Amino acid sequence: MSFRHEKEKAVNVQVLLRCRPFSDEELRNNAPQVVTCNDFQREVAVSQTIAGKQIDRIFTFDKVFGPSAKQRDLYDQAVIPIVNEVLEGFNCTIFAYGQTGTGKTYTMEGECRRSKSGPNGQLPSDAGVIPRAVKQIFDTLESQNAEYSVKVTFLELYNEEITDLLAPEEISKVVLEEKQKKALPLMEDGKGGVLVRGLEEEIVTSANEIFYLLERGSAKRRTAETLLNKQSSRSHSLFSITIHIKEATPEGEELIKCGKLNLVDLAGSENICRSGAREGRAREAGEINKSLLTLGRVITALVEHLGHIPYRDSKLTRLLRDSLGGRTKTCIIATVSPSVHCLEETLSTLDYAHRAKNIKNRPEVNQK
Ligand code: ADP
Ligand code: ZZD
Repeated sequence: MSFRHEKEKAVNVQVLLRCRPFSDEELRNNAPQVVTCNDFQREVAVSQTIAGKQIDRIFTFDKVFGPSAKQRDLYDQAVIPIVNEVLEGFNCTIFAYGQTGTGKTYTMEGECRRSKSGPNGQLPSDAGVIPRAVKQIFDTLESQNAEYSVKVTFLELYNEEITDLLAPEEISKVVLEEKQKKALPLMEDGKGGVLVRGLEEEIVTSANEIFYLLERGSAKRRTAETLLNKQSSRSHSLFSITIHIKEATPEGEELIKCGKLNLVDLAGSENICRSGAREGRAREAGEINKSLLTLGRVITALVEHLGHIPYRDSKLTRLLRDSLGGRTKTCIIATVSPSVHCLEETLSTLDYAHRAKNIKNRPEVNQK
């Protein structure tokens, strides 16, 4: 079997489970633990007492990261290989899915409360997937001696409206409200994909340049949240990094490899429920949930092999269509809390994530 053929066979979406540690508050309240992780067996068990009987449900995932797993463990074990594939010319997507407060943003972005940036280009230990991937990409590119170019975009999707987190404008309430009215439109790109018209595409030459942009993006998001009373739990964010590498073949021909990495921090999964019953509560709420609801419906349609996949029903699924049953390699990180207080949402997240293991993609290298 040829190399090319080998690489183009169907591969399942990879699904990882991460359980955060107890928070200080949960520890103070002695919240009972209902989730037990066995990282080596890749299993997670949820214990419930129903009518005086203890019932355990056990789920198996591609990888399991229990409460003691550090940012670096998750990155080294799960993300390094994905970023290597991006550098080889694949498109890859990582989604974080779970209830609000379970660590989606901690996993994808991380925190840099203490040391903002360690000495000589070291990242803080709480840095998440985005800064670590940025560093791995530049470390690799700088150590090879090929010509390359890197560009990034960072957007937020709230209430089916796209906002650019990298757009440099001054932030004022007036400007923001103006922007809200004419949020960036999604357009067909004529090649079967979509593009966000007017989205700032920053061409960057170093990891530090991206960190500067992220700082601006984070500040902008915080201001927007405060001014518009947004709850970040209801918005999705999408950070994308695109790499072009120029290579010479042994025959002296020029080859351009192009890889793209999408890092997606989804809205809190409690914003929908399995039946979708919360949908009609308010028109606004219905709009907020549209992308997350559609994501669930797309997954259902894919795993049940239904004829019609409703990609076009939401902005999120239009933007990430290729990641769901397409030519992108996809990984979902499901996040849960260990506490009994989150039991119902935890079971819902585990069922959702477990079902997503059945999605198949056909990753293909982009090469010109
Ligand atoms: P979400 O994005 O899902 O709403 P956050 O990322 O905001 O959740 O996490 C909620 C809180 O839990 C934060 O204070 C975060 O620092 C903490 N946290 C989440 N996951 C972990 C983890 N794996 N290790 C340590 N702290 C965590
Ligand atoms: N989660 C933090 C940002 C927040 O919500 O503010 S942490 C990382 C990826 C994407 C955006 C921001 C970050 C983040 C950061 C914090 C402050 C200023 C810039 C960037 C970060 C965390 C650890 C290492 C590098 C960047």
